[in-house]
Amino acid sequence: MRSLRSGLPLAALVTCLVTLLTAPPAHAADPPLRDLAAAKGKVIGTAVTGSKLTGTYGDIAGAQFNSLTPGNAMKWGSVEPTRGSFNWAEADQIVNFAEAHGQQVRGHTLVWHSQNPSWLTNGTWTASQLSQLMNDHIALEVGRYKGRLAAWDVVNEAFNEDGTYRPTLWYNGLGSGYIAQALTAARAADPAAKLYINDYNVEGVNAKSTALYNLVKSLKAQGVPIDGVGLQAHLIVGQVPSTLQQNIQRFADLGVDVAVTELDIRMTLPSDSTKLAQQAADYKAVMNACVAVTRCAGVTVWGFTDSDSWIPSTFPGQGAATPYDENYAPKPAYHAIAEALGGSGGGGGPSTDGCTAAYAVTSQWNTGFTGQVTISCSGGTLSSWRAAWTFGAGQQVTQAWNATCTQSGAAVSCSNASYNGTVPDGGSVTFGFNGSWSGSNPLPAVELG
Ligand code: 9MR
Repeated sequence: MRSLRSGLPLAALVTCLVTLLTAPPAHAADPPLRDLAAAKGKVIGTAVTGSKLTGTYGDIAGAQFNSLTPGNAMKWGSVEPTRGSFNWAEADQIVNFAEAHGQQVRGHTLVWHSQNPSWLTNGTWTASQLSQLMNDHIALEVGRYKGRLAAWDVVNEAFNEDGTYRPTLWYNGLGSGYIAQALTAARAADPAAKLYINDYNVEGVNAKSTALYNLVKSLKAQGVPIDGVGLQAHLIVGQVPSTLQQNIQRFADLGVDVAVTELDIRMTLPSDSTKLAQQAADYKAVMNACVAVTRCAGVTVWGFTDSDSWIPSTFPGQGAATPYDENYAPKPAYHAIAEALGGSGGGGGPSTDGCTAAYAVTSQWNTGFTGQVTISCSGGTLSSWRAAWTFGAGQQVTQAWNATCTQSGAAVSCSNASYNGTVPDGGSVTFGFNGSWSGSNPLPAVELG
C-alpha cells in the first residue's frame, strides 16, 4: 500500500483508515420551496424547457416549484412557425406536466416584438389585418388552454427605457390601443386567467416603470381587463433596486396584482463564494419585497439551474444567475429563497433520504493524500448524486476518478460520472481523489445532494 511505503506512523495510518465520517447535513432540510411558498400564499415558479422535464431537472422542477412558465414554448414563433401550421407539442407537454404535479402555469407571451414567426414580421399588413391577426392569435392560443392557465403575460415589453412606447410591429401598426385590445381579446378567450402586462427594468421606481404605472392606471380607469403587472427582474448581483418594494406597492395600490416573473441575478464569471453570498442576499431581498406586499402574487425564476439559463449566451462572461448550479446543486441563493419564505435555509437537492456519504483518507504522504467517498443507500435510492464538502485547512483536490470534482476556494463539489449516478437501495458507489495538504489534513463533513 502506498501509505505503508510512505512511512506514515502506524497509529496515524490506522486513524486514517478507520475514520469514516458520515455526512451531517449542513442545514436541517427544509420542505420544498413550493410548500414554504404555499404556506405564505405565494407562487414560487420557474421557467422551464419542455424537453428537459425528465430526470433530475424534472424532479426538481416538479418538487420545488408550484408554478411553471414555458421559457419559449408558447411564443408565437414557437407555436405557429408557418402561417396556419401549429406546433403545440412543447407547450402541451409543459401544461400536462404542471397539471400532473399540481402546479400552476403562467402563459408567456402573446403580444411581443420578439420571437415572432418570420411570416408575421416580414409581412406587410394593413391595420385591420394586423388587428385581426392579433385577435385571432390570442383567441386561438388562450382558447386552447382555457381554464388551465392561472395567468397570461398578454403584452410583453411595451416600453422603451425612457417611458415612451416601444416602436414595435404592434405599436407602429395599431397605436398604443393594441394593449387594451390584446387584454380584451384575452379576457374573452379565458375569463378565468389573470391578465398581465410584463416588462424588464421596471423593478424600481424609474421613468419606464412610471410609464407602465400610468398605463395601468389609465387602463383600470377605462375598465380594460388588466389583473396584474409582471416585473421581469433580470438583475445584476449587488444591484437590486432599493425601491423594489415601494414600486410593487404602488402598483398594488392601483388594484392589480404584481408578480416577479423572470427573476435571475447574473454575475461576472467565474462565480466565487463572495459573489454567491451577495447573490443570495439579492435573491432574499427580492423575495422579501414580494412577501411584504399582499398583492404580490409571487416570484418566478427564469430557469432554476445555471445549465438552463439564457444569460451566458446573451451576456458573454456573465452567468451563474439562477438558484441551482449546472449540476443541480442548490446554491446559497436557493437557501436564501427558502429563508425568505420562512424556512431555515436547508434542503434543495433531490431527496437523499436513506443515503449517506462517508469520507475517508486512504493514504497520506508528505504533501499529498488520497481520499475516498462512499455513498451508500439503505431504504432509499439515488438516480444522480453530488457530494460536497469544505476543506478546513487549505487542502486542494488535484485529480478525481469516478466523479467530476470542482473546487472553488475551500468548497469542493463532486458529481457522479455518467456511469455511476445510480445508487440502488442496499448498494453503494465509491469515488476517489488525490489532494494536496500541508500542516494538517482534517476530515470534512460531506453533504449529499
Ligand atoms: O429565455 C428565453 C431565451 O431562451 C430566448 O432565447 C430569448 C430570446 O429573446 O428569450 C428568453 O426569454 C425572454 C423572455 O421571453 C422575455 N423577457 C426576456 C427573456 C430573456 O431574454
